[in-house]
Amino acid sequence: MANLTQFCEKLNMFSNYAIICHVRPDGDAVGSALALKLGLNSLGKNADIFCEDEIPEKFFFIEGMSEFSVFPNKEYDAVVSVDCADEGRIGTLFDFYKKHKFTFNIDHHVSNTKYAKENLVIDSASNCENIYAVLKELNAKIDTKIANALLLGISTDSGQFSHQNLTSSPFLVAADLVDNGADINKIYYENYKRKSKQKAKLFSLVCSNIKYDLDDRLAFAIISEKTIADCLANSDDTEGIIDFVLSIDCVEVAVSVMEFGQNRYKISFRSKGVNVNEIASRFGGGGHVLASGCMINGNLYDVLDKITSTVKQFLA
Ligand SMILES: [Mn+2]
Repeated sequence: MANLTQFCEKLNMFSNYAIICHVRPDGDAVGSALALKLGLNSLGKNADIFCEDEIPEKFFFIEGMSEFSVFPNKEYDAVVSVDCADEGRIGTLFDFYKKHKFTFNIDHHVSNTKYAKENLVIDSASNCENIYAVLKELNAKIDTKIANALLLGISTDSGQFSHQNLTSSPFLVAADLVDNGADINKIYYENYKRKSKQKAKLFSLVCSNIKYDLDDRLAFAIISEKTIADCLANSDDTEGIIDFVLSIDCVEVAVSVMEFGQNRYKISFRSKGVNVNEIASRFGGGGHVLASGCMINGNLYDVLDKITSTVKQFLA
């Protein structure tokens, strides 16, 4: 790939890098930043990694994850953003980023605005596949630490190798990473299966009270502040509940309704095909075709009623 070669030649000209991943980081963001740092280190270069937000606890089983800092306090030759489709994703660190003469952008979102001096945007299932290609081009050795960081991003952004329209690319890269010591079993457990007792209790309480409507094609998971408190859980522990609801075979649209202060609800939609981006936008929210969200004010019964009548218009 000509573009990859040229990009890497330019990237390789420096010896001291700041690497920034996006705000509210996911596995692909942190994996991209960490793997690139370790790869550059292995070539005898200095690289430090930054993120405006704290790195979620669930990623700390990956060796090297504690290396992230919130803000740079020294000078760098070049800055690299990873997994950031636009400037906004870099967050407040964009002020630091744009001060540099040499800015690099490695990303996989087709919507990338190519805001850097040098942009490498390849439409892959995960940005970690692009980082892998960069490290190969730079002749960096993929050791076990790098392999685990990359596999974290590849597995999370591909939905554990299950998303629609996946090419063979994530599988081929993953195969090489496994050969270099990456532990898919551990990554899967830590990211998807592991849960606290509090979360298990919250899950079971909420899921034992799923409300069905529209001939069971619509289902609600209702999460009150009291239920969360009773389980000694927190709002992060609600992650995954909506996916469970959507996995029920008759359900076409799953909705989680989370109490967010008095008469105020944070609504998330997931669907197997219905355009829930349009549904959420009716309530001033938005997102993607199959996953979206919004806030709705009102009492619970009115909120469920409004959602039901809107979803009804979209179910053929
Ligand atoms: Mn990504």
